[in-house]
Amino acid sequence: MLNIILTGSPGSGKGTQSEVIQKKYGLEHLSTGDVLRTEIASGSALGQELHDIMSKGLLVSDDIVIRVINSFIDSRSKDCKGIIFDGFPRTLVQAQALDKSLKERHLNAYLIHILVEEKEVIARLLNRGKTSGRDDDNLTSIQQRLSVYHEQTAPICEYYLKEHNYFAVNGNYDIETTFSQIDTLLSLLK
Ligand code: B4P
Repeated sequence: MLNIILTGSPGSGKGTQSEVIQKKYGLEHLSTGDVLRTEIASGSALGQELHDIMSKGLLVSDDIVIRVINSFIDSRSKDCKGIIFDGFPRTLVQAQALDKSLKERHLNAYLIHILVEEKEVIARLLNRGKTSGRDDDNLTSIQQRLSVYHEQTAPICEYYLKEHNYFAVNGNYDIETTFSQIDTLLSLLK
């Protein structure tokens, strides 16, 4: 199985690149952001709790997200070509939990870091906010998400560097050019 983790700041294009990779490589796509937004849309009590956290630009608790991931791996790992983890792990605790889940199933994952300049991601997210209807695509929330990213998510890169499973691409280009770098990497890793 070819399992890949897409990481990068909010708006770096994790969701966008996941869709292109999924089409070409036939991998399963797990976006923790999408799963959490589906729960919010269901109107459940948990969804209301998630909405309050996410609209402020904060991270949902590790416990909840790890449960989501484990149940996804269990339901898909038997007969799929691989999984794209989009936006997970976002903390060191999540990275360690994913590592444990994969090792228990004799699997591994490569991390691809999409590097994009801050002024570019702010412009993208403000632009997306015009049509997305997302409560977290406004300047206050974007700035909060960026600071959460630097404090809690960026440190996971060192964890994968130590495991020799870290790769980086320049995501400041358009979608196709960014994908061509990921494509080259995946053709070597698969
Ligand atoms: P996510 O849904 O994961 O998404 P994101 O960080 O906002 O954006 P992404 O990087 O996927 O960018 P996109 O492709 O859409 O997270 C939202 C929230 O969910 C988090 O803040 C958190 O609260 C919660 N959450 C999710 N996972 C969690 C976890 N594991 N633990 C705890 N909480 C969690 O691209 C953005 C825009 O740029 C789009 O409009 C796109 O069209 C455009 N774009 C993309 N690539 C481009 C390019 N190359 N050129 C020009 N525009 C581009």
